[in-house]
Amino acid sequence: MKMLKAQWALGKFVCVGLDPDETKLPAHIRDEQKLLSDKIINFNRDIVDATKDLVCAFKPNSAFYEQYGVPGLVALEQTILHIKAVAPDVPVILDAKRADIGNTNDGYVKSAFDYFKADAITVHPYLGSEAMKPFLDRKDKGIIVLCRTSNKGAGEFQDFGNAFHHLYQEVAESVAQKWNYNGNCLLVVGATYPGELSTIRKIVGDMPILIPGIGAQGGDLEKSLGAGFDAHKEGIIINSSRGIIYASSGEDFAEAARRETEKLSGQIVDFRELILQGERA
Ligand code: OMP
Repeated sequence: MKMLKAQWALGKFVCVGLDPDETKLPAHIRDEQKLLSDKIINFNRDIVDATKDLVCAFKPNSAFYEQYGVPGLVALEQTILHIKAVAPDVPVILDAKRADIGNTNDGYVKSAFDYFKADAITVHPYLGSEAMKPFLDRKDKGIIVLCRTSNKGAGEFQDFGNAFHHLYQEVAESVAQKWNYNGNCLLVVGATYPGELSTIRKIVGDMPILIPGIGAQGGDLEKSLGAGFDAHKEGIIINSSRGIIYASSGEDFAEAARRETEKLSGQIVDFRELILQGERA
């Protein structure tokens, strides 16, 4: 959490999602006679190096590494090591959406934090706070709980309840009031649902919110910012993965990723300034 606050103080709110897909790698990397793990490591390294001074976090999603088995896991490990070496102040969010019974969660905790050295992890709330204790007890790590996801069918379970109280609101309340005893909880709310984001922000006060769904999923940036900022006009992590890492499929892919990150970051900073000016007026 301290790491994030330091980045927000520098006006950085963008998280670059490191979601490598072999078929979408630039041709000059894809066609090289190299191990797949090396191709992914090199691709991620160039993206990280090109964007590390602009971002508040990096978010590798473990599915994109697990799909390649051991070579993918090697790439995940080396990618995080690289971030730690060149951008030690930028938190790494391992987007693994884990959760199980407590005994099993011990294994997930050791994997994410002790082996892969992530600073934060995404988790499901379904098993309840008792099972999640191994995660929540890691005071030094961010536990990012899915609250209202960005996908089209998010409401199937998350809207369960009545017109006044939905399941996602119950999750927000529980995390804010019960789970956050170490002050290390965050929520995930999709940029595709700014109305729900606004409701959740009112419930959780200044709790940080990871907001994916900008870029490829078409989430509305300004609506998300208006709804998502906390009282200090901070507290948000705006993620874009495909919109940044595949901005170009040519040899200039890293420069293109930097351009897109700069553009997104500039839009956020400008909109924030407008809100702050409005409040001062
Ligand atoms: P792009 O759509 O390519 O920007 O990628 C979005 C990233 O955020 C992927 O890694 C998703 O798995 C992740 N994500 C969502 O898209 N929606 C959610 O509700 C939650 C997440 C997440 O937890 O980050």
